[in-house]
Amino acid sequence: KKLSLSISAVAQNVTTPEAQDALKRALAKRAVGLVKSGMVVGLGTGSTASLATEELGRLIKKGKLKDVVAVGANYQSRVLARQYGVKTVDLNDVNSIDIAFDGVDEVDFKKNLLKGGGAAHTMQKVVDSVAKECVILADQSKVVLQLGSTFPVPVEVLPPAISPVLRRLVTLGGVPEIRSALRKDGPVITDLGNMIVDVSFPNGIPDPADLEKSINMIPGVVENGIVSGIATSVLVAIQDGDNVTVL
Ligand code: ABF
Repeated sequence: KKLSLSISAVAQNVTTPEAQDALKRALAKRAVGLVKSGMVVGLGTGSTASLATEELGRLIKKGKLKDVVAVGANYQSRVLARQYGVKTVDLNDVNSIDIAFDGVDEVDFKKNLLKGGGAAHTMQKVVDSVAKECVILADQSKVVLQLGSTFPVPVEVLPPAISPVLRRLVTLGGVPEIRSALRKDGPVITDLGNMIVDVSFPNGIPDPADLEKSINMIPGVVENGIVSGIATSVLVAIQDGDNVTVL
């Protein structure tokens, strides 16, 4: 039953922004239900992960969770955590993370992920990889049969290396485009001071793990948005008439 429900959910757009928000809130609630007092929690970025941070703060304020600290993957998640009353600690000051929550742009049936729509995938990958449990929160619009179906692959690149990296991405079959900043002239610059190149692969991405490695082998590439072998579970929220089901 689970599988057929999931398959019917593939790349289904959610009918309204309100309905999508309801799916994301259901995911956040379910995810934070996995946290226990005393845990170190990794916080990702994006609207879904932010709702999980909000929910975590709510349970801490109510006294339902005690002695929980969080490691934020980047500025946005750390600022939000403080705003919601979640104590943050530095990644370098913890030996491990018990559970991490993160959003995603695309997820396939083998738990391969495509991240980086928010230009924050490099540190998300670090935090997610350190976590004993990495829980990915996906509404039904994120589920795909093959990565690259609806989004290009974001690649974080050292700015002085941009031209040779673009040429090498083309040799991998990609069509690269430097991401430009909205409402500003010039490129997007990440929290880490780098540029983002969005690479579409017109012939598809049949082997995500292989492409992830090949892109990261290019000198000048910091990290790309394909994430294989890190997610331990994926929660999928689907719209079911007026109801929300989390699988
Ligand atoms: C982060 O936020 C990303 O890796 C992904 O690009 C994005 C998903 O955002 P949302 O939850 O708003 O759809 O998790």
